[in-house]
Amino acid sequence: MLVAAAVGRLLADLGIGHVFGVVGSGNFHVTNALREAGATFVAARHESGAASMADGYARSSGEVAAVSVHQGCGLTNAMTGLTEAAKSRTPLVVVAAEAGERRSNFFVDQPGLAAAIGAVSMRVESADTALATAAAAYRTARDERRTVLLNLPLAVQSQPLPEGAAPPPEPARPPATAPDPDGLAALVEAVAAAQRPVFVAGRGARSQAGRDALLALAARAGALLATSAAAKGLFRAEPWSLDVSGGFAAPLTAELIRGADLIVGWGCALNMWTMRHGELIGPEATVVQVDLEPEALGAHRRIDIGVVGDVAATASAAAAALPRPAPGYRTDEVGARLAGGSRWRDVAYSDGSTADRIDPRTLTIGLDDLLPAERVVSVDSGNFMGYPSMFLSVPDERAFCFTQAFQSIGLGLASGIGAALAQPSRLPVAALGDGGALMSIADLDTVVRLGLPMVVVVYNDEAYGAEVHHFGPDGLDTSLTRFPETDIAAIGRGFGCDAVTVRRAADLTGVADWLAGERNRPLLVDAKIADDGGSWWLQEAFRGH
Ligand SMILES: Cc1ncc(C[n+]2csc(CCOP(=O)(O)OP(=O)(O)O)c2C)c(N)n1
Repeated sequence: MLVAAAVGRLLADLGIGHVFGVVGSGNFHVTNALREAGATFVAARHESGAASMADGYARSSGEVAAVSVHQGCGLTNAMTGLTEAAKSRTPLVVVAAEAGERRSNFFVDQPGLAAAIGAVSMRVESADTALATAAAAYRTARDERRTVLLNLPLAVQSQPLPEGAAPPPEPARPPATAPDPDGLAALVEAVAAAQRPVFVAGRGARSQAGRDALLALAARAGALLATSAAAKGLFRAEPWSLDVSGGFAAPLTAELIRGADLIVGWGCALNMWTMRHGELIGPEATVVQVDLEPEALGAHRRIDIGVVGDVAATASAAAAALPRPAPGYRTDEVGARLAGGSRWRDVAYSDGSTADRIDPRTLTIGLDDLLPAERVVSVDSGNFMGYPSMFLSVPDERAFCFTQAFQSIGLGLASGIGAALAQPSRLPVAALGDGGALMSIADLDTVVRLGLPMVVVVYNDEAYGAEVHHFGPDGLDTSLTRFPETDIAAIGRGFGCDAVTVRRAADLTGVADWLAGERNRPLLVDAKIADDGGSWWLQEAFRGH
């Protein structure tokens, strides 16, 4: 067997079940080997789409996914999606062919590209070490939650594997990191002393074990439960859940977090987004952060207590050590206010719809009512993104795919494809701006080809709305960021989607009809949205530039 085939087979044997890519000469053999060994290969139309599909798949399945690209230009095309994945600590193996000769047209410094985006780079240097290197790439992605570039030089790919070559055995898995004892003691003391504790769970808490342990500790401590946007859905069904903290937060959520005397970030950076530049932290609040990685503690803001430890292990240990249960923030008054409606869609608003353009809130509430509760929502970037993120509910954290670590537009459609494949029993919903949609439209072909019953909602303001609202209020000429009307419904039909143009609430019957039908093609919703003057969270975002 040649190295390319052996590496592909090993990656599938180790546990890679889904590979997303664009096949060229350099990654043809390795991709075929992955598929022959049982992995599903999804052909993307653009490598950035392939990267985001893998990212979305890994986030919504909890499994390591792979990306397969041609040498040089295949990898550079994938870079934006890979940067989002690397910054989000998504476990991916990027199988990339590599041109060894500088004079090759395809040559580029691939390890340099990986270093530039915070990905790990490994290279299969020889037939003798090929299996060990491939296994190391997979295990680094899985165990350290890293995006790993596995370079496969063309000259090594075609070498025969030595007789009897075998991958190194699986090393013993280290147990979950127990909390450091001093940090744990300080955490327990702070929780025991708190009258109004709030827990904010982040990406590092996104697991069944994390959720269960936090629910148990919060019940004992009387804590209210919030998440960062990346962990939305984690506490979905809980009566004491505040949903998302930060710029997106609904008014009651923000008020209750600001009223906390203890805020504990669990696997959560407590960054400017999640804490609204610190505005959600009351002047008297004690701030605690629990994270696996020491360097994460206090990286974004001053904290009073830092605990190095796994979220589930730390929360369980804290619950066991807490002297007595306390009602904390879970008072009748707070309970009644939460039960009275704490979501954005419960907040009264004056409908800004016009004769031919729909208010994005009216649109999204209408969709929330129509779409089945079992849905998996992916959201692109732009002014519009608060609406689908906060007005559409999701059943759990695996059903929300939020690719904002690099703040790139154009990732939401492809990450939605990955999330859809990871959660096949749920209706996929991709929410995009017209800018992000048209940037990534090539992979609408993939949605159609895969037969995904996806609802693609385009919040179409015929503009780079975020930029219009950024510069317009200063009286600047924003014509560079505005576009003539585009019939995105017609584009969708051209790709093979069903499509509906929504200008007013009554047009949502087109969505209802599609939902009642066979759903054998995706549905493209070209929603002509009314000008919102800049969404509520956008002013917050501009402060971070
Ligand atoms: C790849 C990339 N290019 C440019 C930007 C700058 N940018 C941020 S939001 C935005 C406009 C997005 O427009 P659209 O997708 O239509 O959403 P809207 O803001 O109109 O809701 C742009 C160009 C970016 N974030 N990412």
